[in-house]
Amino acid sequence: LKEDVLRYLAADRSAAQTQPVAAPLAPTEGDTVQPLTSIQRSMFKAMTRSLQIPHFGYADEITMDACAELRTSINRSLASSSGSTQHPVQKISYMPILLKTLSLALQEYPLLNARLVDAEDPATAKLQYRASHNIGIAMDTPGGLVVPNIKRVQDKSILEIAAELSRLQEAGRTNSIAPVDFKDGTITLSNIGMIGGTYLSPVLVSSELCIGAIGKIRRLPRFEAVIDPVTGEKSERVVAQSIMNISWSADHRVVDGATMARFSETWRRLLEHPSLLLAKMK
Ligand code: CAO
Repeated sequence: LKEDVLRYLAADRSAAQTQPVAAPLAPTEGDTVQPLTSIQRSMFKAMTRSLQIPHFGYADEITMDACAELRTSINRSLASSSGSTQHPVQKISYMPILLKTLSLALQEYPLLNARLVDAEDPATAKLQYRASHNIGIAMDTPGGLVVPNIKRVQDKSILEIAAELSRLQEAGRTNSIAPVDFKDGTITLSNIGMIGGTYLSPVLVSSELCIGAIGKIRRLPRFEAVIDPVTGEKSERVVAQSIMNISWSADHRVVDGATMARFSETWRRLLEHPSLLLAKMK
């Protein structure tokens, strides 16, 4: 039997050697063949490079009710004071709050804003801790996926971040984002939630150590702790909450799961308790 198996394997190997590798399939009637667009060509190169990096994933859910209230309240104030005060934007989405809180969390976990240099060899590899939080935004444009970044988020207010995002979105619509907006990103956030989706598996930008991807905020039933005001007895009830899922990917050569989990917890707390955001903002 052993000899039979060995004969079979040898025959199989020699057959494989004589087979042409991935013979191109001729298009059949009705097919069309097109070259890649320039964005697809860049994506092809960037993603092939990125997937050389050993990624690991970490996911969690964040209760967004307090954050939604904060957004509504900011937007009400912007609407009621428009005309009397000059604001850089009239309305904000969730993104400026997500970006500002991300920057505050990065202050506690600077490793996730760093980059690996001379990474070909662990003996020569170094970590470059970057002072600026230049947060990349994955952006769906008519031409395809682009990732410009908002510079120095740590120095910007939520309204200034919103104004920058709106400028980049406008430029994205006309395919006119300036080269400088693509340079020197330090971490990336991708929000696919306005289209749909729950969990993602984002791919790192090769000059960064961490990327987060956000799914759609959904109303879902969750347990909430209740304390009886008279007896002090603890119980639970089911309530509807706005839940947002976050999926992180990080470079496992230098980032471990515990660091990723602590960073994500810090960000979650800031979003679930916006008074902390206020307290930590300079
Ligand atoms: N869940 C539910 N609603 C969401 C949401 C989420 N996660 N994210 C945004 N929304 C809402 C916004 O609040 C806004 O609603 P209102 O009009 O009520 O304010 C609406 O969806 C549209 O948002 P927007 O797209 O105009 O703005 P944004 O700031 O939320 O997002 C940007 C900006 C650039 C991230 C987004 O436009 C985009 O391009 N997303 C796609 C990213 C992508 O392709 N990722 C995949 C990368 S890997 O291939």
